[in-house]
Amino acid sequence: MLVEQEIIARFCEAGHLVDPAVVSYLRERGDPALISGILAGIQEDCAVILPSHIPSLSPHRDGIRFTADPRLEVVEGMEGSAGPVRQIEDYVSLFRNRYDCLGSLIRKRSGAIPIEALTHSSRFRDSEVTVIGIVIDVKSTAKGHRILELEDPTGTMPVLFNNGRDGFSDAERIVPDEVIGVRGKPSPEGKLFYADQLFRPDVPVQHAPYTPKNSGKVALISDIHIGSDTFLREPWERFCDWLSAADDISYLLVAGDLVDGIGIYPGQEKELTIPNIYEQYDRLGEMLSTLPSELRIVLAPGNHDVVRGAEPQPVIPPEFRSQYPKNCTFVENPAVVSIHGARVLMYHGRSIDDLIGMIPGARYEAPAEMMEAMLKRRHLAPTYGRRTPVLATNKDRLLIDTVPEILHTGHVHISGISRYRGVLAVNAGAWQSQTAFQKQMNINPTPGQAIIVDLERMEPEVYDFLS
Ligand code: D5M
Ligand code: FE
Ligand code: ZN
Repeated sequence: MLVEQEIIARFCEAGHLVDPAVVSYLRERGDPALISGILAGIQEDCAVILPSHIPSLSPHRDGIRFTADPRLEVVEGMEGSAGPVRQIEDYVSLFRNRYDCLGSLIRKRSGAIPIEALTHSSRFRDSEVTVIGIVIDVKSTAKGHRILELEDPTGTMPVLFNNGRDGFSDAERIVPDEVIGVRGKPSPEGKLFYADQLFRPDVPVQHAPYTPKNSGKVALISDIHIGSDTFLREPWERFCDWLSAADDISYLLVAGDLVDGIGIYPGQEKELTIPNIYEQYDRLGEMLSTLPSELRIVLAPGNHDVVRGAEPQPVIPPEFRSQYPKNCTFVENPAVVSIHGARVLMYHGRSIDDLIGMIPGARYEAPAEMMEAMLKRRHLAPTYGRRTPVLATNKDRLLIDTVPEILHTGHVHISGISRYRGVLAVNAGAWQSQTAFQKQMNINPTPGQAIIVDLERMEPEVYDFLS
C-alpha cells in the first residue's frame, strides 16, 4: 500500500510537484515501482507531474461522436423517454441497475469479492480484499470514526473507516445510497470490515474531453422564474439585446425553473405577477421569439415547472408550448445534448440542496464543488429520499453514464464554475432576485449572469447583466 505523504515526498525529493489525480491513481495501484517508472521518464525541469506523464495512461478518446449536422442533437432525455410513474417494486430494479453500472466502473480498477464470501467463510479473514456495495447507512462513532453499512447483491456488512487513516476526509464525504468500493481487511470473526481505502466510480484519470472545431459559443443559463415578482426583467432584456448582437453564440441552454409556477410553496400566489401557469409559459415563449431565429434554444424543466417533480422530469407538455418559436427544443431533466459532438449534461440541480446538507464544508456559495461530488460518484442525485424526489425506473436515469464535456446545472441561484478531470462544471445562477424564503435561509443569489463557453477552447466566461 502507498500512502499520500509517501507519494508526494518521493516526487518532492526528485524536485517535482504532483497533481492530486496522479496521487489518487498511485494510491489505488499501490505499486511503488510505478513512481520510479514515472520519474525515469520525466524531464528534470518538469514542475508538476500530471496524469499525462504516467506511461500507461495515454489520453482516452472514445470516438463516440454523434453527428456534425444537425449540429445540436438530443442524445438523452428527448420527449417521451421519461415514462410514467410505475410501481413501488421498481425501486429494486433502479438500485440494482445503479449498483451494476457504478460497481462495474470500480471493478475495472480493482477486483472485488462478494460480501457473502466474507461473512459466510473464513477464507479471506487474513487477506486484504475489496468489496463493492451501496451505502445503506453512514454515521460517525463517538470517537469520530466513520461507520457504514454496505450492501451488495449477496449481503450486508458494517465497514469502519478509522479517522487516523490516510484519506479519511474522503470517507467523511460518503453519502447514503452512493456506490463505493472499499479495500481493507475483515475482523477475525468476520463481523466488521476495517477499510484502508475508498474507491469511487469517478471520472477516469486519463479522461480527455472532446473539443469540437468551428462550433462557436454556447450561453448557459438557468432559473428564469417568469411570473415571479422577483423576476429581473431589465437585466434579462439587457442579456437578450447582448445575445442578439453576439453572432458567435449559436446556442442557448436553460437548465430548468423556466417559470415560477403555481402552488410550489404555501402563499406563493402573493409573490406572483402572472398567476396563470399558461400565461407564464406564453410570456417566456414571446420573450424567446424576440431572439435571433438561428439561435438554437434548449429548455429543460426544474422543480418550479408544470411537470411532475420526480426525476427524470418529462418535457414541458405541448399545451404550454404554443407561443414558442421553432428554434426551441424541449428536453427532460436530466438530458444530454450533443453540440458538434461536445456533450452537455443538463440537470436542474435539486440534489445540490441535499449534498450541501450532507457533505462537510459544503457551502451554497460554492455549488460547483457539489457538481464535482456528482462527477466523483458518477451520479446526479446519489441520496434517495431527501428533498430530491426520484422516480422508480428500470434504468437509473440519474447515473452519469457517459462522461460529458460540460455539466450544466442551476437551482441554487448562485453561479459557480469548476473543472474536474477535464469536465467543465457550470452552475448557471438565476434571473430572479433574492426571495423572502432565500433571505430567511441566508441564501444570497448571484442573479443576472450568463456563462458563455467557447466550445473549441472549452473556456467559460461570466457576463454580468445586473447593472
Ligand atoms: O430554489 C432556489 C434555492 O432556494 C434552492 O437552493 C433551494 C432554496 N429553496 C427555495 N425554496 C425552498 C424551500 N421551500 N425549502 C427549502 N429550500 C428552498 P428554487 O427551486 O428556485 O425554489
Ligand atoms: Fe430556481
Ligand atoms: Zn429550482
